[in-house]
Amino acid sequence: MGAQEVREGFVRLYGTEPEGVWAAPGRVNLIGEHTDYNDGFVMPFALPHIAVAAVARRTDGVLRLHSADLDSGVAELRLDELTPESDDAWTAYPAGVVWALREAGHAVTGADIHLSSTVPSGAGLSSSAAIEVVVALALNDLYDLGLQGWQLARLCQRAENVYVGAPTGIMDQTASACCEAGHALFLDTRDLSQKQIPLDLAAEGLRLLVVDTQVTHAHSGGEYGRRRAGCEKGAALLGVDALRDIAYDDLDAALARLGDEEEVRRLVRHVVTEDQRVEQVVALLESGGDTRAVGPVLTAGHASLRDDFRVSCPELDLVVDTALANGALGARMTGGGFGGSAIVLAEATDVETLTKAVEEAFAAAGYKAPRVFEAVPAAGARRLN
Ligand code: GAF
Repeated sequence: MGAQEVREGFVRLYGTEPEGVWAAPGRVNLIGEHTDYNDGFVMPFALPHIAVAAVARRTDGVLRLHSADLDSGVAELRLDELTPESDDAWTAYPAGVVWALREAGHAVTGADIHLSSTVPSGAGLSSSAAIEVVVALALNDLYDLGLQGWQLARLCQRAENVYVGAPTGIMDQTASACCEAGHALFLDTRDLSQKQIPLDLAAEGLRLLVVDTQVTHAHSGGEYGRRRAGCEKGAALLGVDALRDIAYDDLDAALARLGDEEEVRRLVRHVVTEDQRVEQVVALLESGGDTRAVGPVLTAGHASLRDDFRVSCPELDLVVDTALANGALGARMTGGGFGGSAIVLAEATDVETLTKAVEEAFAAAGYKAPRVFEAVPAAGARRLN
């Protein structure tokens, strides 16, 4: 839905013009999975799919929320009654952002918000981060808070961790807030230092496909939290602040020190090798060499997520295996896992065959048809009008 349509929807709902319309994108992560809550490295880029919000301020301590995508009416909340983990509907994401802004001392006195999003939900493409970031950016502008992208991302993460109650890292919100068109974002999640890495796959005759398995996932479910707790246990056993502090060259020695903690050992091995893979991909892309060399690194990342971190699922594995068997240069699940999407790096000339092969494999396995689309790095959060 375009900015004008969302603006008109706002007028129909609330009877006045909004003060502006903002957008924030979903993301895919090229490499660096389950590293962000270990202070590690990630490399997402923004999708053209966006959450759009038309917003106007209020002065009476009321927050009104509406989504054009859902068959529900306007939710009306009082700011002084916003309570963490009190809401299990979609409204928890925008309300959580308002709660986090106020908790941080920002004088937000109310808002009317009308939202619409083209980011597929439950597909591992950060639909919730897009909603959080678009609301944060709109309120930042309207209330003249002067916060930068990374600061908005931190507040949105707090909204998600504390208000929604999902123990996620900082990658998705930072990707949505800070990505730039034509670039992947190399992000150090320890200090949020960033580097924009140019990524023009088409110039090299390449494509990056996103394959949404249509198996929905939920981060507040226990598996994500269990992985996170296991990583924290690993860091504690190894005497470091976070697994990011284990150097790749010291990995074998660190694993040996974990005694009979087999599960923790697998988690540690994934995180340390995944950080190394991010650095490898950055080096490959910055060297100006052939981007095809990134393919095997992506595939190695998938094997590690499947076998060591154990967050893949049969549908994601089928995408990866089928893509590789049909000429893909590399493929991996992207995002938190347990469903959601995979990415496939391929020659432009192989896209049709590959897509057909994946669709046929899904049909043969009796799975719901996947959604396949090409991803080109798009712009981060911005004001539309
Ligand atoms: C989800 C989380 F929200 C991110 O913070 C990140 O941990 C990702 O899973 C896995 O890399 O998208």
